[in-house]
Amino acid sequence: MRTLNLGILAHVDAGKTSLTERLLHSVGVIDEIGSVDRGSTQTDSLALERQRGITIKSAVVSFVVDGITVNLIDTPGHPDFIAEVERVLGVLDGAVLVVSAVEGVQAQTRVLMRTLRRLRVPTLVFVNKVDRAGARYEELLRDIAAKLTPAIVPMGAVTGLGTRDAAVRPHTADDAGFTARLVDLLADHDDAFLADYVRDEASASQDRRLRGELAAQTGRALVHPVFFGSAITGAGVDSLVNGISGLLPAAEGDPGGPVAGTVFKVERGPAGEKIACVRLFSGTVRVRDLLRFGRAGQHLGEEKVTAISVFERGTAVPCGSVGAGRIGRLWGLGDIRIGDTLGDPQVTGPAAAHHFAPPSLETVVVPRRRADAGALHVALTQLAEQDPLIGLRQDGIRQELSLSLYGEVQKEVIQETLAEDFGIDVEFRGTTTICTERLLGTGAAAEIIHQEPNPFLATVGLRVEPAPVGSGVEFGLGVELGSMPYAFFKAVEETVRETLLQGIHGWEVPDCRVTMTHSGYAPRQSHSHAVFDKSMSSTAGDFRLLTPLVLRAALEQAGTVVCEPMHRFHLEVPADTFGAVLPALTRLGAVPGAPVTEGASYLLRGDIPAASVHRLEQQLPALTGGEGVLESAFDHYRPVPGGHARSNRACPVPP
Ligand SMILES: Nc1nc2c(ncn2[C@@H]2O[C@H](COP(=O)(O)OP(=O)(O)OP(=O)(O)O)[C@@H](O)[C@H]2O)c(=O)[nH]1
Ligand SMILES: [Mg+2]
Repeated sequence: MRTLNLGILAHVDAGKTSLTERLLHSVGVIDEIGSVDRGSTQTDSLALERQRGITIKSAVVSFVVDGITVNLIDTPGHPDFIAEVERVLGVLDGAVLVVSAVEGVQAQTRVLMRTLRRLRVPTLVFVNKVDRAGARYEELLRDIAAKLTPAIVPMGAVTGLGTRDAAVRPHTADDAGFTARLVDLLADHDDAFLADYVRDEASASQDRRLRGELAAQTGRALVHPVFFGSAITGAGVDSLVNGISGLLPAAEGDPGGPVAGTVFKVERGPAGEKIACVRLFSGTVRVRDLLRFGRAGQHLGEEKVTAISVFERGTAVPCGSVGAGRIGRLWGLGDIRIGDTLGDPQVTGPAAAHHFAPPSLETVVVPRRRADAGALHVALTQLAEQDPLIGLRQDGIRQELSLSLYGEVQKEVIQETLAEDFGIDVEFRGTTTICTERLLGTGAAAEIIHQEPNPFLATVGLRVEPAPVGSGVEFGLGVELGSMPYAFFKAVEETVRETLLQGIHGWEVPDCRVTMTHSGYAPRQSHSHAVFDKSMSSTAGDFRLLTPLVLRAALEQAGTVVCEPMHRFHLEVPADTFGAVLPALTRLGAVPGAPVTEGASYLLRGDIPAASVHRLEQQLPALTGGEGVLESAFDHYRPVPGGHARSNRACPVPP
């Protein structure tokens, strides 16, 4: 059977979990529809999710439609939990991006769509909440075209918009306006299609051809059909189901091929046992198989699979094997981590790069009872294993534990999880912003073997040059590959990457081009005995110790500037409160653009340091009589001239 691994993505509260519930009902998996507001849905199953009414962890459910097994992954919309979305992106065959018909395109919607488009994930748009007062249609389509993607086509019309009776009528080929719009859109991406269509416009097979071309172009993520409906009343949901099965490309993996898969989630079972959620791209994994897993360039693990479950009609059920195309849960792999690939990493490629910005806050976490220190370390290590972006760091001298975080809600959730699941009460001390360093120019340095002051048996010369934001660290050779044993080059490259995690000011240098300009070593030799003599022969250790010194000298010469993370914000406030809001924004370091009036409100867009976002959220209700609406999402890093070194924690959250 073909499989479709489908992600549901959106801004917080757009209705992903409610839509998941409605989809399960409409395909007959559940008889009663659970409610987010009553804490009774299938996918918001954690106690914390039910209490808070928001999704915190991605969850998989499944159903069969038109002969396709759909594994549906409900993701969290709150930006603090973006890491959950990040990890599922690599395992999706398609996505439904949910947009609220009332709130429209929101900050996180844009971030998500940008990423889906960049990764070429076939995506349908679902405009939800057409039953709510204030729901929009034409205006919203214009907004989607302007802010998300121009390549859209509405798949239905809505009557009774904004009322409980809102109904959706799917467009058909008889609808001349729809067909003309569809042909226009499809022809934009395929000249041959246009020529064919014009030659044979009257043919009765046109409807099928149009649908086929729409599915083909949707599958290549060139166009994005837009469906309308309501997760609460169920309007339009059947059309969406048809779109999911008819327009998104289900996978036909090769169950007989070599095993290749990706781990996108790690859970702990009731007895604390590790469970890995895996998307299998090729091959079959069976219970009792000895399975290889790991990451390219790192040590590979090999352990025996003790149990498997797959998703079937709603939830996970035990199974003897899982085959290509499917998502399975595997027991018995104690050393497995999120992001690992199954099988040979060379086949599946290196672990994917990050799609979203890394966490921008760091906080020290301390147990309220000193005796809990050891247990806290164990608990946080386990949480970090489920969420690699938690980024646990231990201060060598003070033995303090630091966590990197996306925001305050994530912090509260970690605090509650530690209390409820591990019985540890903690408090957080001084949240600081995680900055980065960017190169200001080019720098070079070299140390030559046997020349003072180089104490190591190695020659290393490095040139560093600025690289575009987001391009990562690129290491290249300006010397012959044959000039030294490969292990020494590898030692230099690995050390370069490690060293760049702490630039001159102590922050990571994420984007940089490094070229090795000099190389040299002392070959294996000894005096009279034919044995290896460390004092005369180079080892990888010589290169590992020398490289940081040379790289630092090159970085010093190039110079770096500390950059702080900035959010792009969108703020809506009552016009009469604008006079109070503006100075508050300035105090928080925000750079607002010119305000736009909309009725009795002012709309303001601009940039604000990530460090100030929470403060603004706290101040806004008092400043605007509870009427202000703030949305923000990470956008870029801004140079902070003068620099702040990491050691003196001088990128603090303003008081
Ligand atoms: N009127 C109306 N309300 C809806 C609809 N869909 C969802 N809601 C409500 O919107 C709120 C958020 O719904 P959720 O399904 O939790 O939204 P979500 O996108 O899963 O939220 P997060 O996972 O926390 O990002 C709840 O109060 C729902 O009852 C809809 O179609 N119509
Ligand atoms: Mg949800």
